Amino acid sequence: MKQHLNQLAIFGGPPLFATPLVVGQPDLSAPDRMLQRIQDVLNSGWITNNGPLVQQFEHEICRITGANHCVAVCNGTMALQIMAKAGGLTGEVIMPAFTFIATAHAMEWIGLKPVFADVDPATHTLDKESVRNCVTSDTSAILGVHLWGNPCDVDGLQKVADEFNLKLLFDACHAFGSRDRGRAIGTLGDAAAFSFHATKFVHSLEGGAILTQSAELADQMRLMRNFGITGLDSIESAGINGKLNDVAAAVGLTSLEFTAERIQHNRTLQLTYQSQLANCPGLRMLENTADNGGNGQYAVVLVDETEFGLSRDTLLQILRAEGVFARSYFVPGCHRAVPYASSEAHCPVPLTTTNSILESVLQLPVGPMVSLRTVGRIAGCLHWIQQHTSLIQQRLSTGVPVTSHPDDPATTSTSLPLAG
Ligand code: T4K
Repeated sequence: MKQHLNQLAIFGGPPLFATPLVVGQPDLSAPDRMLQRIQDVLNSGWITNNGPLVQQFEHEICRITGANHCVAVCNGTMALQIMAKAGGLTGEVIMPAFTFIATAHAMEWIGLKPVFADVDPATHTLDKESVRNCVTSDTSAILGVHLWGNPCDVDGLQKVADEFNLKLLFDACHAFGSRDRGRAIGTLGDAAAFSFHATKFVHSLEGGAILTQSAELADQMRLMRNFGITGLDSIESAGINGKLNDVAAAVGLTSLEFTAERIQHNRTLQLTYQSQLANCPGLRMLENTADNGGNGQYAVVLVDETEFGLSRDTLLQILRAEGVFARSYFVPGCHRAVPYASSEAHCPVPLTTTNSILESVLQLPVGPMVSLRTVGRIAGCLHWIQQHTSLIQQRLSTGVPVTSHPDDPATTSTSLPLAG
């Protein structure tokens, strides 16, 4: 543990972690089984176009989630787009602005208009009353996001969807294996889109899937992911190349084997962060109760600048210098990103909670590389920083050059924004 200010890595001390801990470290467990599966694919000569491993991947996903139908696709963004197309969406789609930009871009890219509603401060997911206030005669759907792997207000959103006769779709890209009071994410609403990107705890390098209980919707989505082709010489609809390949499915099948283990590990890490930071002034973990059904994919902290003594961004830079490559997802917020920032039509309601979260949120590392001891060291470091914020701030205000972690790709400048 640090004893003196000079030992902080931003002031030239040795970083706490020489090998950085990242948010979204790809999990490549069981490489032998993974490589054997890949070798089998290559030996078989059937590499893509709904090959046997893709079908097995879909089958396994249905088994784990209990969903009736799984349509595997090449990434989560494509899953969102095919889901929206098959769902017949038109005009406006209500979604949070506090999400990865892909949620909005996926809709915008296919000619739909993202309309941003505010989120609930307790969950960071869509607030149903704010959603209700966004509905117009052009609205065709609500796109709820199960952010951080925690279920959004499925029942509340369903009520609004029913009231205005809207489709209810979910961006479940963070939420594989999550449950909402016992109900598996992927079995609720009209359909849900998942990502199996390398940074997800279950991944297929790149990949995605749509889960639905509707056979009709699933058929439509299968058609769309393969150019609308129904036979050697027949094409039934417009479509796209949204296919997952079998090498990716081989990786995905191996990754799926660890689903339960990873969820349990990440949730334990979340709860450990929560208990170890409980008495750190100015830091609050996003609440994760033992039964909230989240998959534990993100450890989310909110920084109260006044109480903590440093801004979120200063804390982020101090942590990153120590080799704790925390993130501030999803700054700047979709509503402030191009092209949405240029038109107020995307923001018909105040996004007060969204804006407040965007100023204070950060994510700490979880995943197989992170042990309980690691969490203890990170929490200890956070406490130490909090106890020395005045001195840190004083030192920074002198304009002293600061050091970043040698492996940090994010660092381009040598001076910190002044704290306070
Ligand atoms: N909806 C939501 C709510 C989403 O979060 C996402 C994706 C989507 C939709 C769309 O799904 P996809 O079309 O992507 O399947 C990452 C991922 O690229 C993105 O998939 C994910 N969400 C988002 C939350 O995170 P970045 O910009 O943070 O990626 P990057 O390159 O900074 O990587 C994150 C960390 O992981 C870094 O610290 C480095 C580490 N990393 C990353 C890769 C790719 C590695 O150590 N090795 C690697 O190979 O977006």
